[in-house]
Amino acid sequence: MSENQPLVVSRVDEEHSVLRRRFQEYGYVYFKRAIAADKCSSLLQAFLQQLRPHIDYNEGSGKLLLNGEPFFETDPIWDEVYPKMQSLYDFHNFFHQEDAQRLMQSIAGEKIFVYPMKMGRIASPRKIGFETPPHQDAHSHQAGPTMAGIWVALHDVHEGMGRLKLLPGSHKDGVRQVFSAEGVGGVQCEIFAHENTWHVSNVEQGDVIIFHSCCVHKAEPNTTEDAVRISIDTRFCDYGAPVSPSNFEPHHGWRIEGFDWDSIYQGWSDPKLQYYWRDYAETA
Ligand SMILES: O=C(O)CCC(=O)C(=O)O
Repeated sequence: MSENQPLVVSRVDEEHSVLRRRFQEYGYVYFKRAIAADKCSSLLQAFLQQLRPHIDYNEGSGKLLLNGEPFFETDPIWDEVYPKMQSLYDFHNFFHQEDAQRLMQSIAGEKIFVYPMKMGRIASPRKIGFETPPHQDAHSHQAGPTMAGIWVALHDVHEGMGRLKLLPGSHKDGVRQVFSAEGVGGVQCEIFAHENTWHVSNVEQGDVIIFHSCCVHKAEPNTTEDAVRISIDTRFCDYGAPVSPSNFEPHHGWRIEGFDWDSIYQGWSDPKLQYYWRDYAETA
């Protein structure tokens, strides 16, 4: 039997040494409303334009509602909408702005490298069993111990909507064995018998979770009738740490025909972020 406890809350104005100690203790830090709500809403609305008619925004409840059939990562609907979401400059730029950068620096030091691969998650209702299984990013991104994940809630996410859940302290036991599983990523890692307390909370728009590359995490099933959860995440490390070559690809660029950086960058008026990672990739 596993039980839930709330995520341990950190504050952005805490000393970096305190945040890093907490990160090493639990394997994650959680910041409330660390990214401005209007920035999250603006990206969410841009996503929703690409997601029509499959997902609608309900002005009254602020909820994202599934229209029609549920879909998950790699389903035909997802393959059709995801490259359009990925083509948004504001999505990629989100993690290169000062607010997000400061959070990453508080854990990894002044000079960081943000991975080019940015992930958008669409946790659909009525797809029970296809949610993100428990895993470690050290395995899925073939990364070393100084890589970390940063996950941002683009809207409030309540119980039942597929919250992100972490296994505190699980990063201390290294990289674990994996087994194949249904759901995002297709693998799940070993969970030890004594590990029965997970950390999870209802999160608000702009809340940020930063987790260690070995911290086991998963999504809860989305058990709602029609409410979709959309969040974004990426990976980062201290500048100079090795980055495995597959992380220089767009997320799912390896399996969607014609979906590559050129196709992502083609509508961008600002070239600043285009191929910013190339020099790093050449020396990594
Ligand atoms: O948001 C999710 O469902 C999965 C996020 C995740 O597993 C990750 O960022 O590594």
